[in-house]
Amino acid sequence: MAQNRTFTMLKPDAVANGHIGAILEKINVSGFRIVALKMTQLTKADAEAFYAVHAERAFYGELVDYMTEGPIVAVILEKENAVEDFRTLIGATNPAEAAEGTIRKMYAESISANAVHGSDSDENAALEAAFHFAGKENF
Ligand code: FUP
Repeated sequence: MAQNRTFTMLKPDAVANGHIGAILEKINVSGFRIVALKMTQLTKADAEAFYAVHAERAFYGELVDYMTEGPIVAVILEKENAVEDFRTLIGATNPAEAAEGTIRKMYAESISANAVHGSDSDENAALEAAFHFAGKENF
C-alpha cells in the first residue's frame, strides 16, 4: 500500500505531564515517520475552528478551554495506512475504554484530557495538517 499521512497533536495534558518524548518514541517504533513537528499553543479561535465539527456538543466549551490551557505538539506522520493504524495506536477516545498498550491507555488522564489527537480520515488529515503547517515545514 502507498505511504500516506495523518495528523496528531500531543495535547496539553501530555505536554504538561512530561510525556512528549515517550509518546514520540512510541510513534516512531510503531513505524511512523515524522514529516513535520512543532510545539505551539492554540488560541481560542484556533481551538474553536479545529473542533468546529463538535460546536453543538455539550462538551465543546470545556474542550476549547482545555485545548488552549497550555502548549501542544503538532505532528504530521507518514506510514502505510497511516490514519487507521494511528487510530489503533492511540486507542479509544475515553482512556478507560482504550486497549492495553495504546497511547491513551498509557498516558491519558480522562476523556477530555486524552493525551493525543488522531485524524479520522485522509481528508481530515490533510485539512488538519494544513491548519498547522505551511508547505515549507513539511518534510
Ligand atoms: P477522537 O476522534 O477519538 O479524538 O474523538 P472525537 O472526535 O469524538 O472527540 C474529539 C475530542 O473531544 C476528544 F478527543 C475529547 C473531546 N470529547 C470530550 O471531551 N467528551 C466527549 O464525550 C467526547 C469527546
